[in-house]
Amino acid sequence: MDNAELRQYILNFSLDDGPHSNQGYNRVLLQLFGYAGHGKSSFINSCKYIIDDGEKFKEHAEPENIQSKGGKTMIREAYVLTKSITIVDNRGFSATDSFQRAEIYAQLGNFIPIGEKVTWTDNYIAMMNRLEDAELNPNYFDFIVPILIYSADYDLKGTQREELKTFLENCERMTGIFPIIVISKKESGVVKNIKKMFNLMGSKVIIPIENFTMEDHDKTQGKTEKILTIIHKALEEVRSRLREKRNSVDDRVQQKKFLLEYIYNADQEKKEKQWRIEEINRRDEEMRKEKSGSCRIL
Ligand SMILES: Nc1nc2c(ncn2[C@@H]2O[C@H](COP(=O)(O)OP(=O)(O)O)[C@@H](O)[C@H]2O)c(=O)[nH]1
Ligand SMILES: [Mg+2]
Repeated sequence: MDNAELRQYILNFSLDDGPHSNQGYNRVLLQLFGYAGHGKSSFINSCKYIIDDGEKFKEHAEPENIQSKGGKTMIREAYVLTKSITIVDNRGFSATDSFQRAEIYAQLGNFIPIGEKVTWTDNYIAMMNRLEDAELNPNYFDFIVPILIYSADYDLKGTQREELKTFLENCERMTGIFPIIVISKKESGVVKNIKKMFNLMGSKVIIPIENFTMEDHDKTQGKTEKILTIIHKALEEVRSRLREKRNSVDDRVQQKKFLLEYIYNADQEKKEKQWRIEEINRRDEEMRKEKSGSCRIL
């Protein structure tokens, strides 16, 4: 397909077209992940630039992180690309807090809706209550395709690599799709090595790009093709999944088991951390008492 055909395919894409129709899904959600500054907002702007009518480059998504005071509430915008496709920028990825990750997994599995605003829950009871509430009214069936935006100039350290691999695997568990890897700023690093790293993590679809930015937005054939190809690949994943009749009840049971276990472990982790802190404080207190006691004897 040439660029015009790819664009038309994307614009015409409908979830109702498969042999089993939409199987309850009402939109495709391209959910972006990635570290701050790797080009998520720029990728949204690139997609809008290529798909929307009009020649002018606009910054729909602000190319920087917006996080409210206290870092607990996150404002996330959903950008409508076509009548069937929406893109969401997920700023929670680099979170080290397991509860925040649990929240992301819950979203990926459609257990809680992707809203405009997320207030992170940070304990077991609150998280379980949210899940229970959401289950009462599960009318938001997004077909989620996870996409990781990773900058070519970034060097990932050992433990971060492990974390990322686990994250990618868990994304697949919750959505049925292994995240598509987009290597942004491809001129700024050695793409071959990064591809190899992601191959080892199990990635099949890895596409290096240069985003369109305010500084450089010449609509060249090559750049345009890459952006269109990513969206096309995502839609092909959706199409192939919808060709099979999905056993949504089974899927949901498996996802829920995983999620409950994950939240339980997150809670244990948090408690252990608290215990360790309390233990250190207790020892400090004892030492302090011992010292003041020995001072008095002297
Ligand atoms: N040269 C180049 N710069 C990029 C590319 N993608 C993003 N940028 C720049 O990198 C910076 C961070 O990008 P941004 O989209 O805000 O990253 P985010 O934090 O992941 O949303 C901005 O100054 C962008 O203009 C790219 O593919 N090539
Ligand atoms: Mg951003």
